[in-house]
Amino acid sequence: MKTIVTHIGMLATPLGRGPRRGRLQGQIQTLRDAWVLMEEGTVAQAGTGPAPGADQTIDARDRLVTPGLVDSHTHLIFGGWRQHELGMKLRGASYLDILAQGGGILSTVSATRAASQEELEDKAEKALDEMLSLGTTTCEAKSGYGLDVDTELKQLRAIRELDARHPMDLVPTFLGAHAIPAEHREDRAGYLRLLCQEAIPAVAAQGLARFCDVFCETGAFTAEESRIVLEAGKAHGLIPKIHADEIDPTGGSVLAGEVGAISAEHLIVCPPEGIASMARGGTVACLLPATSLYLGAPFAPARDMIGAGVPVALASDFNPGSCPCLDLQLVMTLGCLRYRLVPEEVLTAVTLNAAAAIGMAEQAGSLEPGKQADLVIWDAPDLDYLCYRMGSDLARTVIKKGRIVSSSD
Ligand code: IZC
Ligand code: ZN
Repeated sequence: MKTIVTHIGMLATPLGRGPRRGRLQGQIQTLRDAWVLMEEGTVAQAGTGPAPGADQTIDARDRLVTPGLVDSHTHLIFGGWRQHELGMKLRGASYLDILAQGGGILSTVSATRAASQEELEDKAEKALDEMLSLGTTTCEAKSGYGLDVDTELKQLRAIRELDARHPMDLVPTFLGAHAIPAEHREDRAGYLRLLCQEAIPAVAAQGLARFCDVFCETGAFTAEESRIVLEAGKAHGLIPKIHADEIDPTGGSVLAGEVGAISAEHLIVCPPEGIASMARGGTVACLLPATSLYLGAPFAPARDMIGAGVPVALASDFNPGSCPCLDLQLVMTLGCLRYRLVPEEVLTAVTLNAAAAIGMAEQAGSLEPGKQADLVIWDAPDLDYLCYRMGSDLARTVIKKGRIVSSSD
């Protein structure tokens, strides 16, 4: 069956099957009065002028169409919420203070251990529905709230189930190295052994994750510990990712390039040598501006990264602590206002570069023949308008693999 989207006022998409860096990050294709022909869930052709025939027509009514957005960093699966931390922060406690007191991530660990796999799936499904309605069609999802083998596997199985039953494509990441669990507080080496000798082999043997991530941060894991975990993951076929230089510069971005991480995340206080290392290692910088906003923290040096040839992706960081926000439309506006990226660079950051950050650039992230027909019709005449209307949801029709999966027209 052929479906065509006609009367597209502006079709805006990056092009390619890998990340776009430097000047190329801002070079996208924009077509006026365009159409996209879809067949068997993939893009058959995109063009301008008279549209070819099809079995079914979707009229975009002169509005903007982009690829479906890709959220390359979420902590989707968790028990409970942490709204009580808002007041603690307002009274002066920092994110790391709360973690050091046994709260923060560790309180979500308790709630996640107590939840059944089904409860975790049902809760995450609501978030996925909301993400889809806001224009996200592919997302990464991390474990990291189990910190024991059984609960980490429970989280990853929940991701696998949701990928099977929900229109969203989910890409799983193992984040057992998210914090030291309370029972290992006096035995860090023991927890590292559990990660490297039990958890990683089990995750890999069951095919439950593509990536291995670590929270390299004061109060979490040192750069040396992070290297041990990421190398153990690599030995089992898990590609490295790393939460680096979010609060303190502890060497994570330098390590990212050295271990050939596919992406490094946050990078708020990334030093110049970290940017150089990522450029050498081909690492995508996955920046999370809603987290900076939520933590009252500075914003990552995105322009320096683009200038150094590091591909920049933007993601939500959806999680119950430092960023309870899953709206990539807000992230796009923050990308312009706080990173000083232009709308064309921002679009690449939430589509093709985000797809590259999670190994999905062959299938997703741009609208061109052979890729998945994942696209959004926006209530916007052009890309500038989408980036500028902060706080309004402009997603009207969301199409996943050629099928309408969300509509508010
Ligand atoms: O639950 O606080 N930064 N991990 C690293 C997080 C934020 C998630 C959380
Ligand atoms: Zn994160």
